[in-house]
Amino acid sequence: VRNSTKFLISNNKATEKTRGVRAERWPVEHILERGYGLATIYYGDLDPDFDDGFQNGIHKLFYKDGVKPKADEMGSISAWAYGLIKAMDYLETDKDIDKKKVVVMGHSRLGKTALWAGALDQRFAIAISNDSGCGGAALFRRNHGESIKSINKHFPHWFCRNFHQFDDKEEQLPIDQHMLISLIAPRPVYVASAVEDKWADPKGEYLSLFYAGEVYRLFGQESFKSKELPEIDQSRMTGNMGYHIRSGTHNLTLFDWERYMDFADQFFKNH
Ligand code: GTR
Repeated sequence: VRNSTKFLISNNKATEKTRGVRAERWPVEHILERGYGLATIYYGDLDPDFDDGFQNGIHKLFYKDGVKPKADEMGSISAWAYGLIKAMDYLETDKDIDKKKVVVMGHSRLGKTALWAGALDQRFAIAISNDSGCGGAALFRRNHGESIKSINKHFPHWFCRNFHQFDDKEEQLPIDQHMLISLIAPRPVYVASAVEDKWADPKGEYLSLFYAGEVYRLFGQESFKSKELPEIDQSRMTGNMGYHIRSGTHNLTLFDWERYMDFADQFFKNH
């Protein structure tokens, strides 16, 4: 991941050379066989993934002074989420697509993005986060794996600048990520972790769902009953929540896709 991140930083544009380098993450034929379609955007086209003082990327268009963001104005993750929302604007107009059955899903930094897009835009019927970790599904205040200080140091452009005030001050945060999941309620949400992805804090990713359960219950939904993770490679689906912890590393695999489609089938088949 670190090497590929460096690669992306020096070369953060979709090119012919980089096309398909992660093809194994996209089991398109299998997805189609199960009756789903797939649309994807290259995030670097919305905002290249490196720190340049928030100068390139679409978010600049929204800054009040037109040049630099105020400390509470958006960084890259919000810019990427905005791109997903604009994609939804298009999907709504496409007659081949059932606009009531659009799922937003992303891996890792784009898992953070998918949850944020799912929270902002109720047109996404389901939000799915694959190994999203810190700033995604994982609870900050557990302070396991990636910390606020570390994420802000390595990726100073991902969040608004105000967030740096919480470097090393997890316990002072007025919010935590179960509240992000709660913003998606009562719509279905699925979070996935991987056993060897300790940097993303699998337990913290699960507990966000668990604590968001309180909000799902306000909507009359069932929620997870146990604070313990399910068995490895077994998905837990209760009400509008789903979770699994897959064996292996930080990645997006066929196993993950299968579970997401099993989950979506429950809401979409025969509706
Ligand atoms: C890591 C970062 C994580 C995660 C990951 C990725 O370097 O620390 O927060 O987002 O990158 O996007 O693959």
